[in-house]
Amino acid sequence: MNISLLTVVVLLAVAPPSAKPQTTKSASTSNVVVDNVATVSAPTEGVSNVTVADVLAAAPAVVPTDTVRFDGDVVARVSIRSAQDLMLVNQLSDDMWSHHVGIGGDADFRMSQADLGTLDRAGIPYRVTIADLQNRIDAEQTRLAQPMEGLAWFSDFKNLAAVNARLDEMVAAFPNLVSIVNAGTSIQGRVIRGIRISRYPAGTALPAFIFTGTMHAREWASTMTTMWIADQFVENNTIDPRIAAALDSAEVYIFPVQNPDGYEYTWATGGNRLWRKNRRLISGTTYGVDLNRNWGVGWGGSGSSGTTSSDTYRGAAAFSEPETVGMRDFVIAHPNLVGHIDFHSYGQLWLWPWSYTTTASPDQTALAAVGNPMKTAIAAVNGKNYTAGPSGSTYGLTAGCIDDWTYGNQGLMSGTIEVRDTGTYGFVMPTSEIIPNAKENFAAAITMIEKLLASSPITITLAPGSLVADNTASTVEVQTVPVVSTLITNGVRLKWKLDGGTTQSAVMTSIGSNKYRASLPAISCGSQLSWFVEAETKFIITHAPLNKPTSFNITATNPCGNPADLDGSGVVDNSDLSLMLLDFGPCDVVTNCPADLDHSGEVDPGDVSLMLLEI
Ligand code: 0X9
Ligand code: ZN
Repeated sequence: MNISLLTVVVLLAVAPPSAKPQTTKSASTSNVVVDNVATVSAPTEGVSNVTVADVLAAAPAVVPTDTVRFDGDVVARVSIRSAQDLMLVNQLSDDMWSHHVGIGGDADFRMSQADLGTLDRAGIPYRVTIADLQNRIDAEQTRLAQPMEGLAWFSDFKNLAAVNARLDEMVAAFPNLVSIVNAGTSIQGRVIRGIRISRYPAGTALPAFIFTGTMHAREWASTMTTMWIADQFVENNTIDPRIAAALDSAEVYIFPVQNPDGYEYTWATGGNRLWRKNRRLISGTTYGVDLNRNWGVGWGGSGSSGTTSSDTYRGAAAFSEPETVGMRDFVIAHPNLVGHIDFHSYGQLWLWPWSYTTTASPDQTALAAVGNPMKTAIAAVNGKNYTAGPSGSTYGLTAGCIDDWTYGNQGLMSGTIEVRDTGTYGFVMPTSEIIPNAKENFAAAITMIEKLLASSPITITLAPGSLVADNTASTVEVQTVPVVSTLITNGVRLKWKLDGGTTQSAVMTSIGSNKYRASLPAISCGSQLSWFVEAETKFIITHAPLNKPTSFNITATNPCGNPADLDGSGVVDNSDLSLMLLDFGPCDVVTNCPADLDHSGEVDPGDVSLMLLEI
């Protein structure tokens, strides 16, 4: 519930001791600040007696003077018609907001009012999308300085401490489902924290998915998106049937902030709301490597910069940064990962590999088979039509990105979602967008999971029952029609364990019509065999039964001579009964416990009853 504006006014009248006095500069712009807040701020709805202007006029300036300011700057959407246009715009602006630029396309740049005159003189078409950038940042700062107690967590953007506290709360509330994981530490020593969401103990062989955010510090909407996805998986783990089914078969890892130093810097007193890179000190006053240009697939290519001051500076080498090393090593340490989405803002785009080249990936068909339904799922939530396709040809070249690496190096289905919006607000988004944006992107995440888990559904068409004849092999036949990507060679396999021993495997032979056949070995009387079938496609191994470590169990008991003939004399008689009585008590291994006729795990009166029937 929103706190009332009257409360806000009262709270503002008693300025917190840390608030700095209003500066001349911010005072002189206060009218414009107010105009802006009326358009971007939600919590004022329905209040008529006190205006936003009143509140802000009473508010002490919360933006300290040493914070980087953008007074007079605008964001303009510029038509790039030629390489000359691009060169000129790059000279004017060192801050491209939409990092895709192709000749013949539009791109958003932050620049000064004076730069617009230069564009005019050069005849370069543009449209100002944000005329009051600093006012919006000031309004956001003012809003965030208000007390948040009693407000829902997703009612406003949250800083790193609040994100971390929320992750800890999830663990505390659902200790059997959620645990903290980490992916190393940032260059300033902050832990890159995430959560594991799983119903199963760590190390269980399950397909896993990873959702990452905030590699670019200023992209606050990506932080809220990944936190929302975490929240949904945790809070609704049994209530929402789609989430429940996903967590029955898979585990989920979420890292909401991959660039904790940069994120902190966008929130900090003395920081910069529009910071993008990490916070490596390169030299003098030059800071930062673009972590999404620092990965090892395509590193150094087009769409990355070797200039240290550039916002797309790729670093001295691939994986030169502790943040990318930490995430890389986390992914390598989890070879069960099969799907990954890296969330960024903004643009409403869903981009899958490759991003370093326009050449089609060898798995384009499979990527699109998962990617297109994700786009449809996003649109189904609020009607937002995200542009989807291979990144290089859809967005423009960007080299050294995380998703090219998780796909290209680790074989995951992966991609980047640029969440809302399309430039009306850009990085300084109103709070009213947080939840609608998060919901449509949650739909993308759950759809990716569902599509991959159903990548190659296996139907068992012939199988032994739970009791089989001893010393006789049994036949298993399955049908699988891959819907996401093709099966790898020898990808359909029958697997089994005899009496809890090591897992054995046989490639199932194709018998036409998408059917496959293999034999389970003959087993001797009293032995137990557990079996399942797996079908391996490019991104995931699917199983029958289900995508989790379960199996079918069969036992060989019948015919088996007669299991009650314990001494093998050919008749069931009193000497067999004597042997049984000697063995009374628990038994661990079925084969060592032949007197346990009913396989209850112990020799007991139930077994005596069975034997008496045979005597
Ligand atoms: O430039 C980037 O890293 C991303 N855009 S952003 O405005 N958030 O900075 C786009 C990455 C697109 N490339 C991949 N799909 N990797
Ligand atoms: Zn980004």
